[in-house]
Amino acid sequence: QMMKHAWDNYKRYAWGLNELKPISKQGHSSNLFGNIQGATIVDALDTLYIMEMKEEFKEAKEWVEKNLDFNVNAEISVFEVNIRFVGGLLSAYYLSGEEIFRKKAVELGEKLLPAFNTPTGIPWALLNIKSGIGRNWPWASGGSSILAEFGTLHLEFIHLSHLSGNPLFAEKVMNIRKVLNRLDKPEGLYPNYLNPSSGQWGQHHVSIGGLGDSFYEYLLKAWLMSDKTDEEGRKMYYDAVQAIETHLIRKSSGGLTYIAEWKGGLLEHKMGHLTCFAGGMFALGADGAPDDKTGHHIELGAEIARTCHESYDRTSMKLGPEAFRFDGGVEAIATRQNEKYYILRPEVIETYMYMWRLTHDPKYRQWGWEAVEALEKYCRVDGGYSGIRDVYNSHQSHDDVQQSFFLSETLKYLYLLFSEDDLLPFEHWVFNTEAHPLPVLHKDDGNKEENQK
Ligand code: DMJ
Repeated sequence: QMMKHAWDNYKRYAWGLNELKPISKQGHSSNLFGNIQGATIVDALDTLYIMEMKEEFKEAKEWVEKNLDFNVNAEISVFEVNIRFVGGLLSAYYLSGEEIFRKKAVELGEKLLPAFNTPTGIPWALLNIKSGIGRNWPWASGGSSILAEFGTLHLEFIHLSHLSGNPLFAEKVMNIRKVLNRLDKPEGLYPNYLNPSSGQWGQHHVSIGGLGDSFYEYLLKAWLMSDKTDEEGRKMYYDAVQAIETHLIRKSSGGLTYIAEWKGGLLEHKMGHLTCFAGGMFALGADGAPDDKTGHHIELGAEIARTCHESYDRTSMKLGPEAFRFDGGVEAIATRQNEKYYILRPEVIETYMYMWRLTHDPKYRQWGWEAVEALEKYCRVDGGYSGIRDVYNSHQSHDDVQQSFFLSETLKYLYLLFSEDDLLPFEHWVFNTEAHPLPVLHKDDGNKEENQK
């Protein structure tokens, strides 16, 4: 019902545009996609399919066939277009078998390739997909590319090579690893900034939230998606987690485990909503953890889930802030006005879903249901679902954006949280960072189609 409300209103007021403004009931354009259109449609395809919303899936597919156009003069974010559009199209293809999605995914992948034309092969953040000219965000330290951006292409690009027969996609992302493995890492940690021309780190800021997050996620998932054959990905993931535990993970005096940020050796005791995905990641990676640490990694996941639940529970709306702190006498609470917003993000629910699947502790479903009730009470409006400007003030002020990731991630993870484990089982599927499921490439590839069912 929630998906239907979000989708019907998008269709009614913003069809074909990127996102919906649910209060003003019109389209919302984000410059992240340049003038590529239809972000909500492509992001929602697999959710519609999984929820068996067949009519809606059919109209979304028809829109893709007739209107999704990459021959535009547009500067786009390589990361955002990859995770939402390439990821969304790949999942739609693997779930439905419809050739149009494969064709569009490969066509878009080819448009992204010029981003890798840098001296090191570390891609630019921004790319004009007509001219092929790239550049980096002007705010990024010393002209650097961003770890979570260039480190979050791997899963999609491996599948693009797999589906197109063109090895170039895989070569590009394997080269990123080569560059990273040649570099010295401060205390074993990966700074968020890397200059694509010099191949040197920029500012030594390390984060498992924004700017760093999905790089770590993709190391683990690359190994899982390779049917556990990608040893390099495995080693890079567990080594990184070891350094994160030593230098970033702390416990508050009230007993809450959190992941701090690291700036040149100093800790900032702040955790972003984005960082909350790490609970699910630690739990997902527990099974392969070295040195008999399986139980420890599950426990770490459970502790992060609890902390993130506290960040929700300590607000008036029972929805979590963008960032919360563990200093100045507070724990798991936002102290700055500009960190009190909630934009329909999925990470906490994502972690509940992984924890539920991996432990079957009923509290994760309870916590997920609390989030559903809060979303219905505060975010649902006549024209769809809106983000909130201040979760500590129950006289809500809406931000008037229905983010496309609300349909691709938040609602999908909620649906999976309350589904049986055999819907997209983890042995056969990994989720990209936008919650688009991609099949594990099984060693006995011949039986792949059978395995996925
Ligand atoms: C999504 O686009 C992805 O989950 C990304 O990895 C981080 N930000 C948003 C959701 O919060």
